[in-house]
Amino acid sequence: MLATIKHEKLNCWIQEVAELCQPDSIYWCDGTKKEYDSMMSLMIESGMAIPLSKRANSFLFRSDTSDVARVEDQTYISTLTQDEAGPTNNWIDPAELKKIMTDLYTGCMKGRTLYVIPFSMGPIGSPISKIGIELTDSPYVVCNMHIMTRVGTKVLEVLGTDGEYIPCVHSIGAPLAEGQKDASWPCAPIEKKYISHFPQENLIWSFGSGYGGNALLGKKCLALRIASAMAKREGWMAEHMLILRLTNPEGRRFHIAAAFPSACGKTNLAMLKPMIEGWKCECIGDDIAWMKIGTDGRLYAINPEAGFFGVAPGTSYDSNPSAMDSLNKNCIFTNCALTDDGDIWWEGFDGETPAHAIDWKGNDWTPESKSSAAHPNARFTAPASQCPVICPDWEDPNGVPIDIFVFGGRRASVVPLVNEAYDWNHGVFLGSTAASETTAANIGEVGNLRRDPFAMKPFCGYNMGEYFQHWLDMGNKLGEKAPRMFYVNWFRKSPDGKWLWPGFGDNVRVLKWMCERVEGKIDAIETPIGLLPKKENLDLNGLNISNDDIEELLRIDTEAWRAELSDIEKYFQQFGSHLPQPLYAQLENLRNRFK
Ligand code: OXD
Ligand code: MN
Repeated sequence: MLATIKHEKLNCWIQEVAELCQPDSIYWCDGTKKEYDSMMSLMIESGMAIPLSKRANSFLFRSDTSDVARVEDQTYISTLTQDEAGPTNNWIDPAELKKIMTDLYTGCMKGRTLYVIPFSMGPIGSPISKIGIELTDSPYVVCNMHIMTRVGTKVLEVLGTDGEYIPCVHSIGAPLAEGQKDASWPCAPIEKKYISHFPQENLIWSFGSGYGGNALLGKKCLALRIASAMAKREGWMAEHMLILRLTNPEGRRFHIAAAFPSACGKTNLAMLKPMIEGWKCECIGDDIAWMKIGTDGRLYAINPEAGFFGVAPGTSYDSNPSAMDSLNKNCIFTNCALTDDGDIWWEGFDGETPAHAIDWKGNDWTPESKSSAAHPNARFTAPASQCPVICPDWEDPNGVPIDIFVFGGRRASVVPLVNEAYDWNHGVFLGSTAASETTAANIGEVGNLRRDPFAMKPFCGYNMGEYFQHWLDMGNKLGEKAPRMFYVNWFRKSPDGKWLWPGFGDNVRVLKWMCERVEGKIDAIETPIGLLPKKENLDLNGLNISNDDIEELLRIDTEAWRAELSDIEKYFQQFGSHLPQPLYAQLENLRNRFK
């Protein structure tokens, strides 16, 4: 296939990378099932992939213990000046970083194959889609990219002889000497892992990790960090948001895009099973939304991905039946436990806990074991097309028109179940101050409050203050046609520590309230923090919840909000002159409303 590629710039770049990394051979991926199968066979042979007898065409992988999650501390936004990367990103000067990484890349693919993966983020040919080319020495990455993106020859056809693409270089950083036996999960030691982005050149260089967002470069690296910087320059939006379609009993459709930090139930909300009659929810995407203003002036969203890379522990028929039904075949499981009858298992899985399993490290495990059977960040990679509630229009190249933006986080107190922004700028204030209490999935102490603006803290490819300005600018462009904005908190607890809201499928009750607000069917209560529901407008039919609990869920604790005001003020200071004036004005308005 190589001989037929007539894209000179692409060929030159591949040649350059090959000369640096010195692979034994170069293979161009065509995206076919045959290719996927042969890649898997290779990995079964090497001991890296374990076929699962209980799930058709599905495989289990166990990573190295040093390579289990995104490495935020070693993820860089390498702009010409540190100021352009801003206070929320790690920064190294591009020349210095390229020197460090060029040394690491030298000879790093010896004994291995360099795979060329042409992929499209978004439906091939959509005006919102982008093409990337990932060069990698990991067959595991090739198979995951087959599921998570659209890979193959068709992408090269769209690229033609001079089309634009985003170059992504990836190496696991583990060359093989002649005759050396390969590790079951080859990767570089932790201190040599670098996940680098050069947004001013639309370039990604990743070294040393084979796991998830560090290695599947279409996802967080391209579709969020590089795309957010492109979106700022080009006037569109790349957001860490799920997209869903909610249809009411009269058949009116609402499209909702929602941003939540990790471990706040994003995939569960994306595939929500409505607990109120007559409402239907369909999933368009569970992690990333790319949005552009259409010819009618509304904001249209596509899901740039083609699969789900979901956190496995906690996923069950109770929490997310549609996710579970997506996992019956054609999936890759990483760092899950293996049962004696050849299935996967994780903490929170339905049914009985197995009496014996092999844990994610490959050791015997029983319920008495001190450690968990699956790693807390164990993942499934599943084709989105297998989701039983996937929206028929999920691949519409024009996208779906967004009616509602939702922001949120995990807060045991202070923040009510839901409130609506007074206007766009107030909504941007809510998104920019979004915060969540850390969980086991975050680094650091559990229960600390971390500001995660628009859930983009780890994913914004430029100065966060400028990113806030971009949100304000988009609102100016959208005017009357802008989506309405809401802030939710499914995680509020009573003073004695019990969850006040059932969550999961019952969250549709809150989404229904939002839809009725958009339709102008109901009014709301003006409070200092935003517009809150009247109790009678929340559909609580069939829900066993006390009046006291509802009141607590909607309560505004003035003292706690005063403390929140000072915390926001302190947090805003880090952005210095990059913080847009309208956000200071919003803070001032909030303060005044509490007077
Ligand atoms: C993810 C994340 O993996 O946000 O999607 O961490
Ligand atoms: Mn995510």
